[in-house]
Amino acid sequence: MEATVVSTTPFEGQKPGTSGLRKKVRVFQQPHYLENFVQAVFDTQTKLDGGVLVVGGDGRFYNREAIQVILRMAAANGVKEVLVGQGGILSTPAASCIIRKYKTQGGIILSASHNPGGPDEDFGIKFNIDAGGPAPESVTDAIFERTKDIDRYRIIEARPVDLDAVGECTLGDMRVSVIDPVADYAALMESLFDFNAIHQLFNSGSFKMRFDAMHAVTGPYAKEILENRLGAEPGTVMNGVPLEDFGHGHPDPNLVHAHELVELTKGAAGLDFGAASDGDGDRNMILGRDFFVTPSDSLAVLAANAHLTPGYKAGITGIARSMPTSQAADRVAESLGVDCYETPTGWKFFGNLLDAGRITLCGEESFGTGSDHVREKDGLWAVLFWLNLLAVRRQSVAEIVTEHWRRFGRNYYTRHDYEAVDSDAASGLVAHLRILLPELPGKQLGAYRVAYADDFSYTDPVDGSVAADQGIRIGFEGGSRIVMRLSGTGTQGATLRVYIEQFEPDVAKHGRPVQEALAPLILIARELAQIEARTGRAEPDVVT
Ligand code: VG1
Ligand code: CO
Repeated sequence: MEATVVSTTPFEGQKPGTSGLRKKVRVFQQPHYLENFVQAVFDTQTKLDGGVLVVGGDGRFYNREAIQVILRMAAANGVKEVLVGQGGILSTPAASCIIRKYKTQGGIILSASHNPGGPDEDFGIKFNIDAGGPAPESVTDAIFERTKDIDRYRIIEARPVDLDAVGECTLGDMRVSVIDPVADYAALMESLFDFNAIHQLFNSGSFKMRFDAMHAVTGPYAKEILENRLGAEPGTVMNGVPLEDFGHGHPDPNLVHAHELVELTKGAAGLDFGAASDGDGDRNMILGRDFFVTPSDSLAVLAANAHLTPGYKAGITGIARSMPTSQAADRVAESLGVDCYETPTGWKFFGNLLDAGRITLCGEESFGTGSDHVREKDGLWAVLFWLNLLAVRRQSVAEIVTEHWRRFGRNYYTRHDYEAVDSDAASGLVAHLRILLPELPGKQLGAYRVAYADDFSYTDPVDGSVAADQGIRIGFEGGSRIVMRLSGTGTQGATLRVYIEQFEPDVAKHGRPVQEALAPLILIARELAQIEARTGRAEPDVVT
């Protein structure tokens, strides 16, 4: 079939951010907008010509329309076969799993992750490379450069592919295989964790849990794995039907947006275990009865206990955490005698370390945890890891974490987000901090003395690539830190993220409310950055 060559002109601002190109749906719906970006992928990723491509998304509004366009463009650009999830569904970790398992040349994932969905909300697209992970900056930069001078794209005319039935068809000269989105992923999970032990825990009669899929992509995955394979009682998965607008919700698994689940964990009759995942299934939140596990602590606990699970019984080779993530994992790495790496925000920076075998586990403070089993963070994987630990250690979530603090000390940690602030005000704030940086080391701020202050720059130890300006770090003697950076996933104005951390070795002081323990540092951060004066905001929008 002949491909049609359509003339087009570039759109401004098609630069992928922390995790792909994210914009309002209306922006993506403009004629040629999606097509330009997709053609830039085909023009720069030449292995796709004659290769196999994985395509799927989190089921949000515009997912199906976008997939039909991508399929017709893939056929016009010489792709041999596309593997697409049934119903257009593939969680981000499942897409990574499938790219790796079938050794395809890459994948296109349609998601704006934790951002809301619907005609007036967000959409997103990203390209994952053949190793299964998000494209590194060298690739996203090349795609972006191409979007700046694109003048035509290729597409074939064809009827829409039926995405709802598993099976094969052809589109022009290309094969389209509509695959079960869950099966390969579920099999991988079964190979990593002790399903018998978890099954017994569920059948013990004394363990109550809920998994909140937040009407996003993990519903079918969680139902198959938790209810069908592991025998959790029906109804364990709540909000399990993926909806285009996530039921008007904000599919972000944190204490604010997953409050329905949080309520169920409270009080003497509360759940033993609560967990949630985000829009595209790569984030996780872990709760015990009356207990919230910070993602930074979760990474440290998983690392310290990895040997108790079948998939990691041989131990771990190293750990990486994103720069703003607390240093709790560093202490575990030290005690295990393995390396710990500090990377910029975004999962793409873990890819080389995982590929080189330098690390086994990695995580971010933003509810992301993962390992070398795929090249994305993985929400359900983290949940199963925790369930495996609970089944083996026969302790509660709270007991496991407080015992961890007793052994390693506690890193009090919080993140304050100021959302949709004026972009100029936000960049002014960062510029102001950059000017302050050189004077800070050695200075006394309240009870804290500054040990170092910089704008984080990362040199990848595997390929030597450098990522500069990755966030303001102010480190104090004793290990406390203030970190500030602007979000690279928002679609409206700027979002300022302020991360606060304080190490507490004294067990007697481990039971304090987090915001209270961190209050002095929070105040220092606000004053130093002149947050209220510059943004007009006295308080953050979201505290996690
Ligand atoms: C946020 C998080 C970051 C995460 C990214 C993608 O980025 O802070 O840790 O990797 O989202 O997560 P930013 O630039 O807004 O701070 V997801 O679940 O959107 O793929
Ligand atoms: Co996500």
